[in-house]
Amino acid sequence: MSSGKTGSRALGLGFLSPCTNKSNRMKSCSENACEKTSFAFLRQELPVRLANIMKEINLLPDNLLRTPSVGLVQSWYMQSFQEILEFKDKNADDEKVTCDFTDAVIKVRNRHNDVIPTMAQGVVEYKETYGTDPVVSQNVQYFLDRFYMSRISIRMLLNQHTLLFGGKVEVNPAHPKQIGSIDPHCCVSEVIKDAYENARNLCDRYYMNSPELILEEFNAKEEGKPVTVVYVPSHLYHMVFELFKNAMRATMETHGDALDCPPVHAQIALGSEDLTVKVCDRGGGVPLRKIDRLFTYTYSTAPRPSTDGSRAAPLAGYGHGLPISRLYARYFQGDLKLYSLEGYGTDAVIYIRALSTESIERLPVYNKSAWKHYKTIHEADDWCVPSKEPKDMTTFRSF
Ligand code: P4A
Repeated sequence: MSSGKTGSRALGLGFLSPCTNKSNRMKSCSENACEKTSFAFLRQELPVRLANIMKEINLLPDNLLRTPSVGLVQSWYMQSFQEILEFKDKNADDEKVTCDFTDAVIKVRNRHNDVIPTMAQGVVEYKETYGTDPVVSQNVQYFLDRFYMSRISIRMLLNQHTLLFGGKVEVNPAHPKQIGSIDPHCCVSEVIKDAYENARNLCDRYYMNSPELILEEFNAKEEGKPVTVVYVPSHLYHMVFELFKNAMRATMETHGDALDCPPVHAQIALGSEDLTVKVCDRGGGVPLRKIDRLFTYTYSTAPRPSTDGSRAAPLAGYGHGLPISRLYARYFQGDLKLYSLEGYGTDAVIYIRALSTESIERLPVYNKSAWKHYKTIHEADDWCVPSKEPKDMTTFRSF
């Protein structure tokens, strides 16, 4: 293995859907052999991915590491790391072993269900006690982008294993050909309509009104045909649901009283490289100066969603929704960008690789370069500080 014992191997969508793709490394396996291959792969790869991110958790500022929430998350990672490592020397031919492994994988996945709200809580706890400074904010941003990306990748592996080998073969009647969480014919407009309807329900409940959807599709590869892609539908859903919630919130806050508020436009375009989804609203937009804040974990002004089910703003979450959506896009080499026209509205664009061969995981690795990001003392900025008062030019007159 070229990347050695501590390096992860970034996988492509093809590899992640074994037993069907003839050209991948898990090919031509009988059903049981396939589970065995997956077991042999995961018992090595999961500890590597867990260990890499645990090393980075340890580099967090002490005051953040010592918050109860971050401590709790850290303990989950240690527990899961040990549980998976138990299988290191077990016999892969023993059916009991592979069954126990699948149970362990399910247990690990469930243990980590609440990692995002718990980390968000840790950041809130830290902010309440120590306030925010730009250096910590930058470190937290760097860490959480990598931590959540690592989590997306680990959950992808856990889900693929349990969905494919977890006993009950649950075939989704609407998508019978889905391979684990991957749909080789993911219909983009279906996912978009589904996410819109669910966001609209939340919007109606909170604002008693909601913008209509105008959906357009441009398939440059096969004109007139619906756009489909090899992708994880739940990832696409997560991203567009977030964008619809934002678009609706902005629209209702600026046109709430109007009986007919401006609709939300969604466009799907399929070219030879990119599949692009754009969500446009006329919600008044955000000035350029404030766009970065929408992706900043420490900037979150969202109230903590109430745990007792009372009065929660349904279109606001922990404030980590947009940065995590961008990570979903980047996970398979795409991106998510916001273009705002202040005074008018916002265009949010999701870029996805049209070719599944280009959809390779983007994984963080722990190395010296990553270590430096936490340890570098941030020196003075190398750009001038803008001054509101122009230099008094009269002093130059005497020359
Ligand atoms: N204008 N435009 C957006 C927001 C405002 C917007 C907004 C006030 C800000 C914060 C927020 C939700 C909406 C939009 C679409 C987007 C993102 C922001 O995708 O219209 O909650 C975090």
